Amino acid sequence: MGYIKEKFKVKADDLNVEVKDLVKNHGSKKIEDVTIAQVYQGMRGITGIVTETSLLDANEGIRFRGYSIPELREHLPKAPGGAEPLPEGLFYLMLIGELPTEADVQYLSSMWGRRSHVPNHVFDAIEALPITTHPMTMFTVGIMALQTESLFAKAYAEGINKKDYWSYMYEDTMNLIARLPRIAAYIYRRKYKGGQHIQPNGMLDWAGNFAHMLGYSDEGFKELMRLYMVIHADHEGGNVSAHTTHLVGSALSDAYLSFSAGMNGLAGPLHGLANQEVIKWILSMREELGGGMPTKEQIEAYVRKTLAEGKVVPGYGHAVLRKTDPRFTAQMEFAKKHLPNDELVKIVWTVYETVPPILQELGKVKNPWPNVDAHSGALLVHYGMVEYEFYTVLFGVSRALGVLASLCWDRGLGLSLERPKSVTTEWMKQFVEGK
Ligand code: NMX
Ligand code: MLT
Repeated sequence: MGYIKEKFKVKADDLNVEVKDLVKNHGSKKIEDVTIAQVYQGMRGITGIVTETSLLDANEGIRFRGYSIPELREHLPKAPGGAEPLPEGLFYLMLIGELPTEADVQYLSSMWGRRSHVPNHVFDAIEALPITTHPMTMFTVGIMALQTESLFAKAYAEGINKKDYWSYMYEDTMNLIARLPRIAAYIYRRKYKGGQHIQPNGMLDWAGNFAHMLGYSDEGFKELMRLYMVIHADHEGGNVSAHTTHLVGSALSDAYLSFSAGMNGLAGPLHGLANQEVIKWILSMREELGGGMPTKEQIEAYVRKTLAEGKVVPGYGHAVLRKTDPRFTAQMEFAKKHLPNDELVKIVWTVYETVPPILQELGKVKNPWPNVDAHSGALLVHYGMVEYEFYTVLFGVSRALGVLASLCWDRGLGLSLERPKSVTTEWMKQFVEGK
């Protein structure tokens, strides 16, 4: 057993004791009441899941095991000569709950490198899809095809003690994270680069190697990928991709089945697909205005037109956040440092000045501020990745770090099958009438 796995086991055993104590001594204590509006309106604000890896504050934004994004950028190990945190370090932090050393990060980099082989039938399954297939569909098909490799599913079929579930989930997690960049890069090169694939470079870190396999040798793009993979990794447990992965995993579906389910949720336009929608929206606006840098007034008119057509302004609003997303700010800082004169980036910043007051005017939008997706596309376009339908796959590769670390915890804590109660509107009406 590797030392990270041993460390995880010790942490999980300790937390198990605390959780058992919490449930035994305080199990009947109420957290909050649930209203009818919450039940009809997406369960907003209902605390119903435990996720150890990160916690979201409506005003401050995300903290991973207590560390904010600026703190991660400061404290996590970097690539040689780099300034952005390595995603390996964030994964270690989410899984173990402690900041990693350089050695921990190198251990994960080389472990994921060693485990990154993807069997040919996965590529065959992707190849069987028409080239026009959306990259997110290719991605989930690839992950599903890889399910043949699940050690958890194999061990379960052979019969294992429930105390050992965590161990197989840990192995599946490590193998899946190791292989995802190869699958994603394969999809990108297949769909957009005539099938000219690039072999992995075992000397690079996980995100650096991903950038390399996508076909980007620019150091700036590698740094962007490291930052991108860190900031998209986790957003506590209630978001659609994390919640779905957790829910499906609660049926003891393995990491491949659970994660691909989560990715189908990420592929929705109100969730991860919003990153492609943002750039599509900006490009359509620019095209409609005849190219170049639109003025604030022109952007304002385009926002109003979008709203009048009954559409949402992509990249703005959030189910929990009530301030500018710190993930947006981190990308803005990256852009100010590396590409301050990029025209698309300047449009993103002018949209940021323009959209919030208009959304506020509507009176119903709870959060008029930008989320993570409002900025990411402009950075990618700058380095040459213009194929915006691929952007959600990048989000998905990153999201694996958080939701799979959480799946290890789910099995480590022996969490139950998730099965909340549902009722009919007829039941609600009778309830209101006091029947
Ligand atoms: N543009 C226009 N209308 C909006 C927006 C927006 N960006 N955000 C919220 N609203 C509307 C929303 O559609 C709803 O209208 P109605 O009552 O007519 O159905 C009303 O404002 C109240 O919604 P909220 O309670 O503020 O938002 P909710 O928690 O339901 O939804 C989002 C959150 C993120 C789904 C919503 O803000 C949205 O659709 N944003 C645009 C899509 C987007 O950027 N998604 C990415 C989220 C981040 N991610 O990566 O996952
Ligand atoms: C996320 O990163 O998952 C999104 O911001 C959506 C959410 O938190 O609900």
